[in-house]
Amino acid sequence: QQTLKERLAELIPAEIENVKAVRAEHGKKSFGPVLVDQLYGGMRGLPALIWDGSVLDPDEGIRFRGKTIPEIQDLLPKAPGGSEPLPEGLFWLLVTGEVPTQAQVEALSKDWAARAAIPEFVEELLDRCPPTLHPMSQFSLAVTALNHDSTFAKAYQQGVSKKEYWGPAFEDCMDLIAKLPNIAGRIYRNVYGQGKVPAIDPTKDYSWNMANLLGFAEKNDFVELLRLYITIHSDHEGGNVSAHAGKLVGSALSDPFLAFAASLNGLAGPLHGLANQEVLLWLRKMQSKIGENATDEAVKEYVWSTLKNGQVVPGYGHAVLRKTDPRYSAQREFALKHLPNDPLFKLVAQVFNIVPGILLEAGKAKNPWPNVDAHSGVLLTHYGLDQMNFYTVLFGVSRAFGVAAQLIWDRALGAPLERPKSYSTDAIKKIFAGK
Ligand code: NMX
Ligand code: MLT
Repeated sequence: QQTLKERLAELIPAEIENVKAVRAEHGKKSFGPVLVDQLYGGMRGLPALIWDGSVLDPDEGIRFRGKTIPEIQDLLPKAPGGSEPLPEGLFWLLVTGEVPTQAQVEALSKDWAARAAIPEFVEELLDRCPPTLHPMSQFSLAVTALNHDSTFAKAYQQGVSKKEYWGPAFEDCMDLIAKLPNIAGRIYRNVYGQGKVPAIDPTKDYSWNMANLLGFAEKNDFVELLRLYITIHSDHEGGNVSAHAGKLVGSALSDPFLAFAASLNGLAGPLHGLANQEVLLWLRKMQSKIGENATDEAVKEYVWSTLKNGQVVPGYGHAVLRKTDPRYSAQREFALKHLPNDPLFKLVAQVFNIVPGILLEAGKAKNPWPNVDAHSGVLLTHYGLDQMNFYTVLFGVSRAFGVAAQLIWDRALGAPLERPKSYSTDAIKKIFAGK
């Protein structure tokens, strides 16, 4: 049976030719206008990157290698007795564009389990962090430190040829994904006083091990939730802050650990991944202000007060999406199946019925609908993982799958240093003077 690396080695030459052909035929053609507003406006909508792993349609949401979330839930291999896709399969799909067999996915689980140990000095580094240091900062610190053993950095120092970059990048990316559960588990146990991290079980899948390191493996529904969670949070095309930060830093040939640490630092922002923490904080504040089982009127008033205080409603809006995020819908389906009577889920559903109307009435947000972060916290809380400032770490573990797949392909295709041109406001005025 072929390994992921062997399959990738077969696919790369054809893709290099494919890109060459597209560039030869279309390379000198203009690809849409650039508006001055886009220079000032966070480059929103500016075509600027290539990534084949996933594409985001504003109305339909994400497709991973052309497949919607319900399609991957149906097509990807599952754990014995499970019904959610194994993230191992999603990684294979992101990297190759192909749906793996059950055996290929099992081999990937074993490979990652074998690579999962983290160096002792990284364990000590984490153990020395004050529990008051945000889990995302600890996460980023530990991932940066993994660069100590980077195969890519070593190969580069030894003069590896450009054509061979992808091999050592692949090894680092596999190590990166494999080691994240041990890092995340250790942070969780250190910060919240949950005792010692157990050993990885090489006979179990990645999500089971992640759940076990957090102390939740005996709850089978939680393990299933993690399988779904990691799968749907893995990738969201190339332009989101974490994916783009990783690609940018990787383009300087910083190794995948350094590149992914940059992704994590972006994910730690409240407008990006930290929104999952913010949603739970916001819901809890709402409950303490207006009580549980509050009326729609009281919820409406609370939402308006958030806006009037100049704050955003966390979990709502999106830079690209213009409809309800299918990742929100997938999590809602999970909640309807496993926790329909959970009071916090009921509040999330109540908020879903109220917030879009208010955001529309307020008239500023281009997308009034919920995104992925509006729903993830309530599911984790239901199973007892209620330490909100840990939530973005789980998003980070998941996002490694997409960033890693992209870093491997960037090195395989010889992606150049990213270096766009910046302009001064004075230059803009001069360029358009007299028009
Ligand atoms: N609540 C209140 N105001 C909002 C919201 C919201 N949820 N979403 C957008 N706006 C405002 C936004 O702040 C901006 O105001 P101003 O003109 O005063 O600067 C205006 O509406 C236009 O913003 P958009 O063009 O709709 O949104 P943009 O593309 O700039 O930003 C987000 C997208 C996701 C940053 C924004 O919708 C937001 O802040 N949402 C809340 C935070 C959140 O849920 N982030 C998680 C996104 C998903 N993820 O995991 O990364
Ligand atoms: C993501 O998953 O990265 C977020 O939805 C943000 C984005 O796509 O810009």
